[in-house]
Amino acid sequence: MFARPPIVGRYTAEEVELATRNHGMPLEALRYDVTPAGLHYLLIHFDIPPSDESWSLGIGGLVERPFSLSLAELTSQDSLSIRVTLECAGNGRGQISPRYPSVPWLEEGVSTAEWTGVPLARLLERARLRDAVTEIVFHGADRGFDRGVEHDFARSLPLHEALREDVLVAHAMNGAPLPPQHGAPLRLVVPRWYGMASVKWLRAIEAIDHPFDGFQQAAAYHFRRVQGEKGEPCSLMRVNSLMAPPGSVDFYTRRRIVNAGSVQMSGRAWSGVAAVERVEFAVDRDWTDAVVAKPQAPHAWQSWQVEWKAKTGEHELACRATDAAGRVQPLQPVWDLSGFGNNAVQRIFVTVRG
Ligand SMILES: Nc1nc2c(c(=O)[nH]1)N[C@H]1C(S)=C(S)[C@@H](COP(=O)(O)O)O[C@H]1N2
Ligand SMILES: [Mo]
Repeated sequence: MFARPPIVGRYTAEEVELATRNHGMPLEALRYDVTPAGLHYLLIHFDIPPSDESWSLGIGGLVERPFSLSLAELTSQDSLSIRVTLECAGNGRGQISPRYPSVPWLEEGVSTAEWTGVPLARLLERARLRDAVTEIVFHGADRGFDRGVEHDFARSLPLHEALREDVLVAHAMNGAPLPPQHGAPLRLVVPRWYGMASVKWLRAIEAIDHPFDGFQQAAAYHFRRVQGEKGEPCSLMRVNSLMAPPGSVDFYTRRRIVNAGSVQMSGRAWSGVAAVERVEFAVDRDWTDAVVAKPQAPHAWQSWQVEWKAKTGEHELACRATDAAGRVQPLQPVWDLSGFGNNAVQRIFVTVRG
């Protein structure tokens, strides 16, 4: 398995193809508590697989009573709806140089949706797990190659994480059936974890008694500083925050233009570890505290705001969150070979006119 060589400089045609397929959330959509479905970011490694009414979900492996559920059986069960902020583990990769050849996210690989489905724990209970079970594997219906290895997209969770009551087998997003790009007709939703754990196009759930060695589990999604290192698996989302870009924008340069005077700055902050307690806002590296709202839901981003008295000239704006576990965003990206977990503070350059 060969790691792809890192890239320095302009984005390649392959990165552009991946980026147009896997669009981010436009940052002005930070204004919505729940991201409208069409604005929710996307990450699709291979092709969107076909699906129809005949879809079924198999539950097996080390269980006493394996079974399979039709889509109709699943959607007719009592369901739960939860608001969840998902962020791609590679969000921020495109800011780092050299960068890993993959989706070159800048800041926009994050969104919040309201997912409706059946708690996974209920399905596992019905299947009766054997005592030896240590992990639950989730198999997607999408298949492809990465670094020469052909595989279905599949990921596992440790048993205690899989049994949390807020892990859902979801069939609806924002009150409507899942759209094809978000995993129709069924997907896993794992709050607090980076997005890769939320397996889309879910066709099988398997209980096992050893560490899952599938490509997306064992080879991909590890924090590594150097080639060949075993690394640490990506799991919970690191504390992060974004600001909605102020003023208006210049079409091609993307530079922001703001009128001098009072500007209401706002944004969102989240962490998979604990609630966000503090958000700071900086103008030209001079930090002040913003007002952070209480969580709207246990696993959804929190809103924050602050007034900025904008003075004529060129300025750099930044924001930085701290969570209740005391974790704070770094000022500069922390090096990672694959560009994972970059939660460095966002910076926006603005021109203020009188
Ligand atoms: N089957 C399958 N599930 C998947 C993926 C995929 O490519 N195939 N991508 C994962 C990644 S890396 C992320 S970040 C989230 C993105 O979910 P979304 O596209 O609904 O925003 O889905 C995850 N689930
Ligand atoms: Mo991702």
